[in-house]
Amino acid sequence: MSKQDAIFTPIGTNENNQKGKVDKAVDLPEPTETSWKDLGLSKEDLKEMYESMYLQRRFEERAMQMYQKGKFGGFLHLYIGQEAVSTGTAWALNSDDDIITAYRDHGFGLVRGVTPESGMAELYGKAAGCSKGKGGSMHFANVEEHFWGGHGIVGGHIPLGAGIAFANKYRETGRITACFFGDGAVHQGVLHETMNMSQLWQLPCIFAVENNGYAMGTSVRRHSVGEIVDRADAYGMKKKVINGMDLFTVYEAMKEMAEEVRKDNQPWFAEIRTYRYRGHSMSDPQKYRTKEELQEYQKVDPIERLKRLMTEEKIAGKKKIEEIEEKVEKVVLDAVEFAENADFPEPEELYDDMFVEEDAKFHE
Ligand SMILES: Cc1ncc(C[n+]2csc(CCOP(=O)(O)OP(=O)(O)O)c2C)c(N)n1
Ligand SMILES: [Mg+2]
Repeated sequence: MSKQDAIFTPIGTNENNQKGKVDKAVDLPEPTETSWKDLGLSKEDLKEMYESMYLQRRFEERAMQMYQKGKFGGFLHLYIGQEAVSTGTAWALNSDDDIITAYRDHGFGLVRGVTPESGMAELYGKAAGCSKGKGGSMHFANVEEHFWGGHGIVGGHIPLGAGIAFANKYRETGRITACFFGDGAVHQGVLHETMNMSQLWQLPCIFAVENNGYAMGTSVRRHSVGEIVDRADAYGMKKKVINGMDLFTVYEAMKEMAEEVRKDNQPWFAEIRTYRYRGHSMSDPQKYRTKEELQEYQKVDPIERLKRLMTEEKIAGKKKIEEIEEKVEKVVLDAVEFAENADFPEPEELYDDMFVEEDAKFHE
């Protein structure tokens, strides 16, 4: 095959992507040099952030195991590797700021009040799930805590994020919106329509791309021309590239942007560079990357990084860390047990919570 032909092959990072070769899909910018103390975080915050990230990871590892045992079906997109993004964001924003994301949503759910029990029950399709068992993995949500889900259509929720921001501006709530989506969504027309309007109307919104290197099996280098972050230039939008493998970097960047948005209502476009460790969904043989590439990113794993810092700076010793981890293990196992014993929704509930509930000719 000629070079010209090969470039159209929608797999891998490039032709050199062979076993043993490391071809990084995403270049991580330097992490912040600001210390956690200077960021205004306390030792307690760090321990809680560790617990949260560890919970997100163990929740998904268990979910994967249960899926493989055939306990539930459907889609299951794991967020493993990206936990610093959800966690840094949750700590940086006010608890009533709005968050919306795509289908890789378990992490954001867990940091925004979806309990492990209601999350696991949702995966199992049980009525006690956060979306009454009718949404599944892609539709975690908790609107009481301003987490608006969990959306399956690539890019489809981006205008919803702007809509929430519009509502906040119109009602003068002072809240900002953080709208997350993947690198694959950047090329959807709707992103560009939304960015144009958001800049024009000065909506209090942070549009944040989680560039994890791949859209399904296509590396970002094969699906995207230039740098993603530069899409902002066309709209005169403020922009930032962030190392999403480092918790403090995400925290600092999100906090700075959020404070500015709150003051001047100018939206931001942020490219958060991160990496997903697992396949796109559960049926992904991952032929498009090498295990050596994955290992490169695992070397800067956000959870391991925080653990090391806490030990080195004597914030939590080995014993304390084990204590946190054991607590999380139990919470996750209890969540699995809860989900297994919970009931499925009643058949009569099938048409509840839909746009059309009464006189629904659509159903006939
Ligand atoms: C409009 C639309 N087209 C195609 C799909 C199928 N699809 C599901 S996920 C995905 C890739 C998206 O990748 P990215 O935005 O980078 O998110 P990631 O999975 O990396 O989190 C595609 C093409 C879809 N869900 N919606
Ligand atoms: Mg992606």
